[in-house]
Amino acid sequence: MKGKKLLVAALSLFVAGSLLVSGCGSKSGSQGDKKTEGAKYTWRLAETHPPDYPTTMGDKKFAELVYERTNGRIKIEVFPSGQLGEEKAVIEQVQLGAIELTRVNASPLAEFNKNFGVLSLPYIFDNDTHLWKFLQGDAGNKLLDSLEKSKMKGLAYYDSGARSFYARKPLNSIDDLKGLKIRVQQSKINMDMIAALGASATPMPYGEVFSALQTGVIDAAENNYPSYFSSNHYQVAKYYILDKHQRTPEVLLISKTAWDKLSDEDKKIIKQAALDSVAFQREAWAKYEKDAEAKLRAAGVTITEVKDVKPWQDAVKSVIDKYRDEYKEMLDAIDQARK
Ligand code: GTR
Repeated sequence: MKGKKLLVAALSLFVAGSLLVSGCGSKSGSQGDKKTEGAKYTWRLAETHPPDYPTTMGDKKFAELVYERTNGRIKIEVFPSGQLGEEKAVIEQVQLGAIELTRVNASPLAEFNKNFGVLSLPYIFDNDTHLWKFLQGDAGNKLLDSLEKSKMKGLAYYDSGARSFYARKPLNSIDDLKGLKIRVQQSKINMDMIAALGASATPMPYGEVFSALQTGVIDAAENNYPSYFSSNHYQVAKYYILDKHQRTPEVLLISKTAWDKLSDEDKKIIKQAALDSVAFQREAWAKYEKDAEAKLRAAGVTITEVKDVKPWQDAVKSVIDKYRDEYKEMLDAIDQARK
């Protein structure tokens, strides 16, 4: 008798426990292991930039399309301004499945999946047309797919323009970089590039760059017009030289843990929504880039054109040579995309 009572008590505890678990599941996780088409999720997307920045606008467009196309079943909440952490830490969280989605730059991603390094090799793309032809071709898609072995699933590329150097002191030519302490994104290729330019590389999370420039811990950094502007770095490093050394794109991705929970139908919806948000993001990018340039000029930033890029390309050629074998296949595809 006593044993039976105990059994009943244990059973009801078990039932209550499972109800609790499935209750949570329908709010923010999977409904058991079944990949039902009706599963509901509320997922987080980590973004380092502020709400009005073009990548954030792309993220929001993507979230909106997913919400519409799943009739509100899959809700993606965009957390801008680095609220969920700096890029490297966020990627680690995405690998663990603790953060479901993020938009990051391909440069820090290369530390988690070597293939992505090819995208930050200096002067590897002639212009945006060349870059996008590669990204949207077979090799670009394969590259996104290769993230699966790094516990992520690549969804789409976003625009990030071209990166150039800026410093606290005038930058009139490549020689002015010599000996400077230059902040780079946390990736090995970037460090090699700075060394090849005769400067010293300081890898550092994006969110720390403003005060490092302000206090003189570093002399210089590098980025596209939109980031240079929106981060306010231009207020403490007023000299920008348009050397356009990299065209490292942005990547929208989902944790493999989250991806594997989805039904095939939902996978298609998410992938397509990501691809459909690209045109919107690229338009927003073009507009923001122009506005940023105008505002930078109005704020009195000195913008120096580079008439001949050859000395810059020559200086960093050793970096490409160093990685030529490793990236042979993709470098061939990049050459093809030029034609
Ligand atoms: C920006 C990029 C960010 C971040 C940043 C950086 O252009 O959009 O994701 O990588 O550069 O320099 O850290």
